[in-house]
Amino acid sequence: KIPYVLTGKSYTAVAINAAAKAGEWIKSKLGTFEQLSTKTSAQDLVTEVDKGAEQMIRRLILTHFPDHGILGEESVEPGEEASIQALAEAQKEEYLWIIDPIDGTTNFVHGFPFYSVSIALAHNGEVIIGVIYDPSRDEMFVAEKGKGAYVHGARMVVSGEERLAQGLIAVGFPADPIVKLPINLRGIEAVAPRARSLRAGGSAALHLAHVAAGRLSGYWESGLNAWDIAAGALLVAESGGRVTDTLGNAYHLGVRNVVATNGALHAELLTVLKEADATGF
Ligand code: 2AM
Ligand code: CA
Ligand code: CA
Ligand code: CA
Repeated sequence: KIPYVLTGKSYTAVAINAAAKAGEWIKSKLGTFEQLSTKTSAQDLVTEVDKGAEQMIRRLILTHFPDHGILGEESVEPGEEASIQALAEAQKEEYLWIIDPIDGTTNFVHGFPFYSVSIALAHNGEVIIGVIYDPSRDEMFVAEKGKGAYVHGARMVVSGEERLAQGLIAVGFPADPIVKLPINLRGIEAVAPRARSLRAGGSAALHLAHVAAGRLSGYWESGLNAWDIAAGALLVAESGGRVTDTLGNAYHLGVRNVVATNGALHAELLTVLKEADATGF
């Protein structure tokens, strides 16, 4: 097996190592976790494996970089306001690691093999390293700002479909069924008949990794947090794709409503979402 090495740069090596170790541990816990609790709604789940994996990643990072900041999903109070405030606070750090220990917890809980570990490093608010690990397929996706994106050493390039009609598009279902689901459904109703087909895998980070790998033409989802998107956004950008919010503004760490595509069909997807009044909250 090709080692997960890109340039040997230590930040990247630490991120890869942490993602691999946490991912292996998470996979070993499939079907054996004990505490299932809910956060903001009955559909918003967390297990002790989420928390344990975050602690593991945190320790591995701090061993090497004790003065860096860390923003991890399971160390932030649940809720939209808390997450926005936590990001604002965390962004004061020169080096900030942004961690989603399990992206796709619901899938993990059900044993549906589509979840991932997402680790990004931002320098002064700009993502410079993005690593996403898929334990089910043993795929390590790695991007460094300005140096491209790779999956197990193979350079990734986004797909070439130029129209939505040829595109395989992914979407996410928000954990808020009251406010967010109706907006999401308007988008789905508009995009589904225009795209080749729609998919909803349940891991924002993995959707982004698959856009980067050219396996999906595009993906959108509203109401996400920085830890869902940061690593994947760099993967897509470094693979030649485009990442914006649903209004077309360039990606930054505060983006919650994300559109990521191969670039070629980006404008068309944005237009369809806008016409459907499905640009988020
Ligand atoms: P998670 O598994 O890390 O919680 C699925 O559509 C995506 O939405 C997943 O990436 C999931 O990440 C994320 N998600 C789940 N609950 C959420 C919530 N309450 N608010 C925002 N995003 C959420
Ligand atoms: Ca969660
Ligand atoms: Ca997540
Ligand atoms: Ca998570």
